[in-house]
This record gives sequence, C-alpha cells and structure tokens, in this order.
Amino acid sequence: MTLSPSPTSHALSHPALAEGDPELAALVEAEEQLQADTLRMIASENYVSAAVLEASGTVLQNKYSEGYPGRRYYEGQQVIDRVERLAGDRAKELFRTAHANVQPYSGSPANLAVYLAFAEPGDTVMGMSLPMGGHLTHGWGVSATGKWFRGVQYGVRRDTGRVDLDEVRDLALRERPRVIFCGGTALPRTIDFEGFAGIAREAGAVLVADISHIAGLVVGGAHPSPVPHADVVSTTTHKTLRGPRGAMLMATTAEHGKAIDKAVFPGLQGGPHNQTTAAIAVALHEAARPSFRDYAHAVVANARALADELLARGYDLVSGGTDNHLVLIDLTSKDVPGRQAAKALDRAGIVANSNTVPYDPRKPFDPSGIRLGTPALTSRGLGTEHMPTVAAWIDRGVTAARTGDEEALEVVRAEVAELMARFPAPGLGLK
Ligand code: DSN
Repeated sequence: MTLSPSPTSHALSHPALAEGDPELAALVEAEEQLQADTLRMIASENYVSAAVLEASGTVLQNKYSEGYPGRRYYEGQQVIDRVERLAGDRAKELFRTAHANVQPYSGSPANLAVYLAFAEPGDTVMGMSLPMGGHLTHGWGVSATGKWFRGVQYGVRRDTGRVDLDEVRDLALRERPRVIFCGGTALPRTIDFEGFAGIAREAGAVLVADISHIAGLVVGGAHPSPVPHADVVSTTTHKTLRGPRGAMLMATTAEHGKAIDKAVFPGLQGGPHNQTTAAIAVALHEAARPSFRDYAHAVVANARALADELLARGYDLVSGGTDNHLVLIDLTSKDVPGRQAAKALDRAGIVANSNTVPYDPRKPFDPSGIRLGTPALTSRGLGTEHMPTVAAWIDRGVTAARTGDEEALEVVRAEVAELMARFPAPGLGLK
C-alpha cells in the first residue's frame, strides 16, 4: 500500500501558518523538503497519510476530556466520546483484544502506566537490556523504571545474537519479577510471545508485549501476534503502524484492562490529546485495509533483501539477518564507529541512527553499530528491486565515512535525491 501524496503546494497546505508565522512555516517547509529528498531509514520512523495528518490538526485539540467515554469530568463530550470509542473499538477489532486504552501520550508514558497498574515501587521487574536491543522503560537503570523498580535484564546470546528463552526462564524463576517485558527497539528477529507467556506464567509475572516497533507488521500478518499470549500489549502508534505520535495499551482480560485504565487516568495523565486519538482512529482504519497487509509484507521483504545485499558486501549483521523491518549492522569489522558512519550517511541523504550492538565495547553515545529500517522507504513505494542500490549507497557512505571522502557523500546524496523524487512522499504538501 503506497500512500498518495497530497497534491497541494506548501503555501496552499498551510496558508494560515504561512500568513501568521512565516518563520515557523519556513521551518515546516524545510522539514518537508528534507523528508522528501532523503532516504529515511530510522527503523522507528514512517510517513503518515494526509488523512492522519489532517485528523491530528483538527479542533478536537481544543477540548479537555479527563476520564473515559461516558464517564468524563467535564461536559461537552458529545463528539469526543464518539471519537475515543471509535478509536478504541478499531484497536480491539484489529488487534483482537478485549480491551484497548488509546489515551497514553506516547510509548514511555504507556509503559509507566503498566508499572503503576501491576507493580509497587521497589518490586522486581524484568526486561531486555537496552544495549542488547531493549528499551529504556523496560527497567534500564537511568530510566525511572530502573530507579523506582529493581530492574533485572536479559539479553541475547553472544554466539547467535538471539534471545535464548532458557536463559530468560532461568532468570525469571530466580528473580521472580512482577512484570516481564518482551520486545524492544533493535531486535531483528521474531519474538516468541508464546514462549515468553509460558515463562511469565511459571514465574507468576504479568507479561507485557511491547510491540511498538512491529505493531504494523502484526496487524498486517507479517509478524505473529502477541494476542492471546501476553496479558498486556503496549504499542506506540507512529512506527510501522503509520499513525500519529501516540500510544495504546491493550489487555486480554477485562480485569487487566480496568487496572490499565486506572493507571493511565487518573494515575499518570490528565486529559487525553483528542486530536491524536482521532488520528489514531484514522490510522487504524487504514491499517484494517487489505492493502496494509501488502505494505507490512513489503516492509519485511525489503528488509530481508537489504540484509542479503549487505551480507554479500561483507557486512556483519547482528543475528545474521532479519525477520522484520530492521537490520542492525556491527561496523567493527569495517573499522568505522557507528556514530561516524551515521553522520556520514546523513550527509549522503540516508538518515539512520547509530546503535549499540550486543556486548558492545563502545559507549552508547558512540556505539559500534547502525540500525537501518525499511518502514518509511516502503511507504514511499520502494521495493526489493531498489535494495541493491540502497545497499550500495550505504556501502559507499560507510567507506567514505572511514576515508573522509566528502565528495563521495555528495555524489550519493544527489543520486538519493534523484531516486526519491520519483517516489513522492506521502502526506507532504510539496509539489
Ligand atoms: N526512539 C524509539 C526508537 O527509535 O526505537 C524507541 O523509543
């Protein structure tokens, strides 16, 4: 499913902004141009449709709605209640869950609400270690979740680069966490939700599947679903799901759903961002279309093709490849640090991020790897036939990063812009 670009020019798309605040309008236009001209490969980013963009810029944002549909603290909710119910019902139907809360402001607040619902300060919680591919909010030390709870962390095996469920089980049975998180931000392999659920049951823990990165793949049938295995499903809405910046918490039982609702409001948040709720509803509507299944499978096909091309060029991929939307390259053998490579690629018009690799000897701010994702470039319509070109650009960019060849980066940048001009960016008001 390729999204159609908005046909209007920038000035026509944002006339009031251009008139009222030309300085800010110019910045928006510059960002639109950047998103149009570059090959965006940050695995957690995407392009939303013009419909999602419109919904997130509506007057719904003028309304305060503390509470839940039918149980609000302020009046005037005749329309807002319907919007939130629509989003929640669409989430339940798409993910096949008993309960959905569409109010979390983003992924980190959503995960904080999970702790509030199912753990007490000081309790043991378990998640994947951040440098191994987890997330800050899965109990990592510098996060509130690692300061207010006792975080124990699992990783991947050094020899396979994959999670070993026997090791996870041993740790869980030894530490007896209240909550176990599975999922993360740099996991190129399929998550065994059923295996995690068995461990959580044995350990007496609540299993939370954080599917933020793969939610779009799950609903598109390109990754197994955490439902019915996980007790709670947490997801952001703006990654592979291709919605606005927001999050949802879903539960497989009404009892867990009730605990989550109480934790989100009044436990953690005030009024929901209704314009975001509306845009989530639109994104879920789009994700329910048959064409979204094609999109999800194309994302994975592109990532696999890219991985094969990079392997053929001698790149060292964590776990040896990918099952999903991302590829994690360990650049140690290429003799260039991740940050230096990511910055050089950025100058070449390929936007990615440096990333730790498992057992990384370097520091997180200057790690050994780069993470590359295919969700955004697939939204623009690039297919597997383009991946040899993309891999060659990355190879030229990494080589230039090592040799300091700025001219080579300029050449790649021009080639990238030329290709991207043939694949208009969804939702942008550019000509
Ligand atoms: N920042 C997100 C990512 O890039 O994966 C996770 O929160």
